Amino acid sequence: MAEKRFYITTPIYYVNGTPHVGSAYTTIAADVTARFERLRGREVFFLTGTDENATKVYEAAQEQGVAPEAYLEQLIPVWKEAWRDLHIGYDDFIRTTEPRHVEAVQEFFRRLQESGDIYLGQYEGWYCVACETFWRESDVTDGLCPNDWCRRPVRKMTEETYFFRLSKYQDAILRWIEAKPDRLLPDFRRNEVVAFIKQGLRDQSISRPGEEWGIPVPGAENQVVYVWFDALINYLTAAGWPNDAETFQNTWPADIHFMAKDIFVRFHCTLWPAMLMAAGLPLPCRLIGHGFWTAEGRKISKSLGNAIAPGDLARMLSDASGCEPDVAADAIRYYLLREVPFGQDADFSFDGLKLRFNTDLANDIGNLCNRTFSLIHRLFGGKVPALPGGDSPVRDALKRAAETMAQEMEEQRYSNALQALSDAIKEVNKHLNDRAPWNLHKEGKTDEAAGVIAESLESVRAFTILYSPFLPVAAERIWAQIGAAEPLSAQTWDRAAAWEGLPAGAELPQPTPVFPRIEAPKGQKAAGKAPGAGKDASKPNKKASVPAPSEESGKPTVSQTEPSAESKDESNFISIDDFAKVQLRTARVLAAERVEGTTKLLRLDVEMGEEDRTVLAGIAESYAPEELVGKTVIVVANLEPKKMRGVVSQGMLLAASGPDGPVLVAPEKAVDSGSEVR
Ligand code: ME8
Repeated sequence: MAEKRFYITTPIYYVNGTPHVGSAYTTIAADVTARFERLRGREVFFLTGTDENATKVYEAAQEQGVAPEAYLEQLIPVWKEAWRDLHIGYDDFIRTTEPRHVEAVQEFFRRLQESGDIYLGQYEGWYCVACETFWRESDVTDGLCPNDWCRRPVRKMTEETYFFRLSKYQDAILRWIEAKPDRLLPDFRRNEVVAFIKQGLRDQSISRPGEEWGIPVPGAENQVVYVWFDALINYLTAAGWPNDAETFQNTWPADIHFMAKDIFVRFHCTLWPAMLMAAGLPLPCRLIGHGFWTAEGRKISKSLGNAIAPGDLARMLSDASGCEPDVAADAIRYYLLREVPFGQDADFSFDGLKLRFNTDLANDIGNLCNRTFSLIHRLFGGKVPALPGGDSPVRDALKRAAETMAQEMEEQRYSNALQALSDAIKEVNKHLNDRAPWNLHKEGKTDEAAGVIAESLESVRAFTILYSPFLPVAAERIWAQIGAAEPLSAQTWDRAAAWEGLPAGAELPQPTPVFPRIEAPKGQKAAGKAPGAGKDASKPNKKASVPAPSEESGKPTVSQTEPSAESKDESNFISIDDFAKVQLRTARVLAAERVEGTTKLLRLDVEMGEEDRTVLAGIAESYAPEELVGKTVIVVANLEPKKMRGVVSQGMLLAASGPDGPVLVAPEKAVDSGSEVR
């Protein structure tokens, strides 16, 4: 029998609008995982699709004055096109109006009816069409849907409907969760599931009488199957259930069901396992419920009218940077998965996207490519230098990065996985700076120079493979420039850190930057860090004089001015105008480390709106560097830069004098970094 396929699913989306950043997020995460697993040699079955039998789909069609079928025919191509433009490589796209699914749902219903898990009863309670959710009398206190992201009016229902004996499975579901906790991720969301189930499960109404749209209940043609009972079964339908036993054997159970928190607790972690138990089918291996993308604090959603189309974003990013639209789409994939830990909410901002583009893509991988390719052209006539064997810090960095990345990817910690790659790139850039092959070459040490550059090129080969699940098109563009004999599609995960080198002597094409840096319009700050590499490259470009990017530009120089002597006022008071001169702004700590040779000083790399800065603070005795990362602090932003211990500090942190040392001052609620403090 064939080996079981690695089965990955996204939710099937309601077709009552077009795709947006939120639906794209889940689909991209699933696609990245599918590509990662394929790279590791697994056969993957990646399913996405659309949930079409919902009342809200029917009502959206009515609003447009068209039949639901016609409405769907207009919209389905829009969904498929959006996924194509985001480089989503699904294996199957299921639509719940397809006959294969209608048959599966009716068969499932029949089987549970036969086993006694479905019975006819009287439903009295509320229904929210937006969430397609039944609420009990006591859940609704003000006529509005209790989901905090919804709060739309609910409808009163008194109907004779079919019920599923959900209550019967309460203990079995809890046991299933407890037996292997990492089935439900992230942890804090698993706790919500357990708390929800422990409140007590009631049998679930699973049909709606008198509805014109939906899958008819077998043997009761005046009723349609409740859309959630229908929708969840899509995961079985696409795996071949009930007719194709061989495919089903090789596919089911799902390895990962992806979704956001809205449909995690009640539907996927409660109703779904109970349905599968009732049908005697194996349960999914993992369910993961990520956070919401919000716009100005509100969940991005089709019906709230705050949806941002990924295609529009890609066009805007491509216009701003000059990169290819397909590379811009990759950058969106990257941004969404890099910006926040997978379980948490985040506010979407185009500025944030541009910042990531500059800091991570243009500065990290982009700059490493540019430096390496141009060195090969300038010093070695464009011919690939031979890779030396033996130990190398670059080789170690690649090995570590691949290992860390694999561990993080196994638990869907995409942001950490990408962080591991950025860290390794910084190490490689630093190695390049330290060894300065341009100087070695000048001194006539040509072989040594060639070896250093070959290591750098080898790292580009490895990074391209490692990034490829996130940046499939950009990786192809880089791959085309490294002189590889085989296509990127023939690579496997293991080969990334294999230190196998590229064919020596191969001629490289003229380099084409894949991630051109976004330059700010004159008079404004550019997004992200200065071009360059290594830690020092993260100096701001505000007043700093940054050398033009070149392969030697690992360390931009910062113009330095010693602070002028403070002019002391005679009185203890300052005027409001004096105070107004002090610019205070919030900043987010990106990285923190001790300054060597001091006991008090920490070096913090902070993000202040569109600008990154380095700030030294005398707080090392009160704070460990790790606890500061991610914190929001307040910075005196217009203090003259000051050089201490070889580092230029570009601001000062505000801290209160606590009994045991300084206590950092922070805003009382979350605010954007770079916000003014007055
Ligand atoms: O719930 N942030 O469909 P749906 C993050 N048909 N993710 C978001 C998001 C946001 N702002 N908005 C949507 C349904 N999503 C059912 C699913 S499955 C058997 C049936 C993503 O169109 C996220 O994955 O409302 C969320 O769970 C899903 O879209 C909801 O999509």
